[in-house]
Amino acid sequence: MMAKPVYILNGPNLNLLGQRQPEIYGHETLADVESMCRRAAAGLGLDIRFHQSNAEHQIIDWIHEARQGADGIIINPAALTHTSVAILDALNACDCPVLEVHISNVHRREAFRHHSYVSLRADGVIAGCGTQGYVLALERLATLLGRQHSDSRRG
Ligand code: DHK
Repeated sequence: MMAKPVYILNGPNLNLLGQRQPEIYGHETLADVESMCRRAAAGLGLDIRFHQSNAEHQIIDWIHEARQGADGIIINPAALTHTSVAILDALNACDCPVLEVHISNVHRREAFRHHSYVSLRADGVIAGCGTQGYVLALERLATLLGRQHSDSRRG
């Protein structure tokens, strides 16, 4: 079987990463995160599709695409984490591994951020590790997919 890409999906306001609330989300931009993911994925032998949208329906459409077209999904649904039954339903229609990433430690923040619909489906959740959480999620996916796991940080 041909290996398929891993989808890395980012929700609302993450296009402003590096500009909005840097004390919470840091100074790196989403383009920086994408480059970091591409480097890490190459070291792990994974191919990635990296997307961001402010529109819930677009994220749902990418998840539908991933049902047949991806070996795994890494998703930071951003605020939709806490509200979207529709994203949970879309992920429940996928058989591949799903990892949920939050840049900030949502459990140290407002109570409404403590609940995640996506966690009801996610095989793993990474929160509070900054943008490194995406790399940790890629490493975990490589393990779950049985791919060789050379330590991408040491090259
Ligand atoms: C990003 C957001 O935009 C928030 O709405 C979430 C998440 C947390 C993050 O930490 O990456 O509550």
